[in-house]
Amino acid sequence: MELKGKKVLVVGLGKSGLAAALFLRRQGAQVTVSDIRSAQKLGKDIPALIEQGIAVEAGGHGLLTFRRQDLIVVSPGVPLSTPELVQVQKFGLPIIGEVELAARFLKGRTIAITGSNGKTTTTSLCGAILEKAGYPVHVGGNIGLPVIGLVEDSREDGWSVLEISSFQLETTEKFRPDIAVILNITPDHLDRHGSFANYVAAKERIFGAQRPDDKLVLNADDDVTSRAAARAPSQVFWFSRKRVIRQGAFVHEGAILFRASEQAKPEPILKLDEIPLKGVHNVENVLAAVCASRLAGVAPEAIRAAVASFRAVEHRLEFVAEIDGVSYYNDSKATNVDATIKAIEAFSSGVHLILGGKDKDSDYRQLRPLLAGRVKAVYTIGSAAEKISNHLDGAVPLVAAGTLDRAVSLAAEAAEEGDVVLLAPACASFDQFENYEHRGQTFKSLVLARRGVAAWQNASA
Ligand code: UMA
Repeated sequence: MELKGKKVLVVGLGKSGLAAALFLRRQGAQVTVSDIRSAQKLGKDIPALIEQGIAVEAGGHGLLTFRRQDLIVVSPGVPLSTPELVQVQKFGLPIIGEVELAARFLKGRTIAITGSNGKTTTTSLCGAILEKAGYPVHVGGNIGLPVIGLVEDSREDGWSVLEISSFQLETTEKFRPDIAVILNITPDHLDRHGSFANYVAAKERIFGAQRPDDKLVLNADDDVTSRAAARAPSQVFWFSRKRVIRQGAFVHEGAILFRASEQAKPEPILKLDEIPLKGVHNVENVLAAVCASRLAGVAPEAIRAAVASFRAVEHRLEFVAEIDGVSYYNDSKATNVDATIKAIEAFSSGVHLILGGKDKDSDYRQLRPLLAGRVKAVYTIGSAAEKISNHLDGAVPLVAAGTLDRAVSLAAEAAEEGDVVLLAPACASFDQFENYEHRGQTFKSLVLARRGVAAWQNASA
């Protein structure tokens, strides 16, 4: 892809847009960035961009700016339904995403992981396995490091392990992972994609450009994901927690095994009790990572050692502290109902669950069957609180906490020894926080501050 002298517009000036604009400029393109946020809000990034000769349009998207370009690169958070993009599409102007731009330049081989839940853990784990095995590896994507930022350090003999979201996949064309993984597909981001079918179609773009010698790893226990096999142009490998697999990774008699082909003998990789992560969903994440890394050529023993020494990723069912016999878990990354179900399932009883934030057209009634027995009370926060209360009415005691700090205080006061206070909100964070990381950090600070409170109460008792 020749960029020198081309007029390129980058839409959205978040992490991806900033990295893409600077990359394009280094490639000799004439770059403009457009963002709906005001110049004041964009603040610190603007002088650095102007210094590099990048023009900035802040406070809204101008149709004229869009029409003047040879190429448009969109950030993941910018939907293709944005009116200016719809307009220029009619004139045939090429529009690609930041991941597609990166894919045109990325050297070496790629493992790309998508799914509604578990992406970050599986991506981090795959990266850790390849690293432990001595491979040159970079980890990035939706995990927080734009793929375009990995391009300049990529090597022909190296690997990129990428977490890829449905937002990023909407604008890919030639992005062709050597090994693609779909962990699971359950309703999420319906506000952006419009329907579950569109969301599934976006996820399946991960293998759209694959060829017959590429590999696709699918979850055999997930109906929606399994159906993708019929459309795959590549070799399908499976993983399953529930049954023996002819080609892929599976659980058998308390251990994870991998089988390279129907004819091959299953190889033992590790025992389930060596997995240091909580919850059955993490067994699935480990199975997917085992399958992908084994396909990348990592030896079973190196996989075992890397899994055994792996620790939970921040904000994914992360243990925060035990105070007065009550355990606190931060699962701020549980931004949809399915992720929350998996978090609840990780505990057998005594859960004080903090739910809420910005609704994504979700159906919280799906939580009802799980609450009885496991969850003692639900504490609602954020703009989705009323909807959640309506959906869960009568299934569990509900406490309208409003804010996270009130929810933590009320849950901590109500919790008894042996109970769990769990933040697994089933919603986006943007109504009260900058992002899910900010929400998780806030939760952890509130919990850790309680340690002081508990020590003081114990001393004065
Ligand atoms: N903006 C516009 N016009 C619009 C919409 C947004 O100009 O119509 C601007 C915003 O004002 C803002 C910028 O776009 O300045 C934000 O761009 P972005 O939302 O693409 O955010 P980035 O900082 O580039 O982060 C993105 C991903 N964000 C989203 O997909 C929403 C990050 O995933 C990712 O880590 C990062 O790229 C690096 O790859 C976050 C996420 O929430 C974690 N992902 C979703 C999820 O996991 O559920 C998909």
